[in-house]
Amino acid sequence: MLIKFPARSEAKESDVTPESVYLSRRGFMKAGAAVGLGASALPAVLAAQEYPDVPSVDVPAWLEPRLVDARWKAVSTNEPITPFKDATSYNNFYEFGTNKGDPARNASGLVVEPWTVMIDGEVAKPGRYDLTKLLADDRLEERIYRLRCVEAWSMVIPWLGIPLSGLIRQVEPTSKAKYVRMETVVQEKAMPGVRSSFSLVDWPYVEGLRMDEAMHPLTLLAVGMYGRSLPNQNGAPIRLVVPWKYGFKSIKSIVKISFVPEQPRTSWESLAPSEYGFYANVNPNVDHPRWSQARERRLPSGLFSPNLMDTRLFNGYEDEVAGLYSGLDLRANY
Ligand SMILES: Nc1nc2c(c(=O)[nH]1)N[C@H]1C(S)=C(S)[C@@H](COP(=O)(O)O)O[C@H]1N2
Ligand SMILES: [Mo]
Repeated sequence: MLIKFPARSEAKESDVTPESVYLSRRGFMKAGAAVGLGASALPAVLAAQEYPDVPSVDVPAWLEPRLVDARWKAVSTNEPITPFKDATSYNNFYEFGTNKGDPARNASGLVVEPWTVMIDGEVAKPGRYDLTKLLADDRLEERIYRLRCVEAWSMVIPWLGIPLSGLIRQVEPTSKAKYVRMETVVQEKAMPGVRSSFSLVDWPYVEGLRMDEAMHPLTLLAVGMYGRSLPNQNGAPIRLVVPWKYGFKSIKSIVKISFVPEQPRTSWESLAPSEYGFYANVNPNVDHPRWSQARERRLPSGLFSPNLMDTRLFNGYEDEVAGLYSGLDLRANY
């Protein structure tokens, strides 16, 4: 069953939430405070208003004022949003196991507070940044993006975050910085997939982007989804979202961001270079060696009546990002 999302009939890509909607939402929050809800309940109320199937949750204290102040629906789509239940129970987070239900089952032991992110490499302001400071004064934005996994399933998820470009400008990369390389946390105790001797991945999980991809306005550092903080299985407390690329580029639970001169070796590329490339742009015309990429299964999708649809070049973000790849052979650079 799909959620009916109110008042989005006119919403298009890049629509900005009218100030009146934003203000009335804040009014609603204040009303919530007035009837005696605790401070930590406020963001849950806020989530419940727009996403009725999202259970209440305690939001970290540093995130709460940012949620109140977020720009709701800074980017949207007219497609139905995937129910919270599906987005948080059908996951890829191999550190917690390879089955789709493993991350939801196993990720509760991930320790996400306090959280620091190491910034290093070709950058004027390297250092270990506390997450609460890393986002600087940038206002959170809600970005409703399609997420297309290389395995040919997809979802529509309302993220909350800041453009990665804001963080990059803050730490001032040098002219030698040509790529951004990112690492996921390793918490062996909490991560059965990391402990497993059968795991094929050489931990930590590594991903990367070319600098112009990292600076692109669609590239998001998410700290929340569905009006609340990120559930652990979705990459708490901070993850990348690159909507025009296959899902594996969107690295979760980031602890390190390095500015480097060379194209970094990423986890999936190291594992199977003929199957997963560095670019990983969604492309219906370039098949995976073992399956077609022409179509996708949009979740939720029944076993007997799968919700199939055509996959779009750059996951439907061609107008925004095609310019990054002019002159690049997308078949050779998959
Ligand atoms: N650290 C880490 N990040 C990861 C993965 C992973 O296994 N480990 N899986 C990727 C893949 S293949 C996908 S499709 C998305 C899934 O994000 P979601 O579970 O929030 O939908 O996360 C990506 N980020
Ligand atoms: Mo994926």
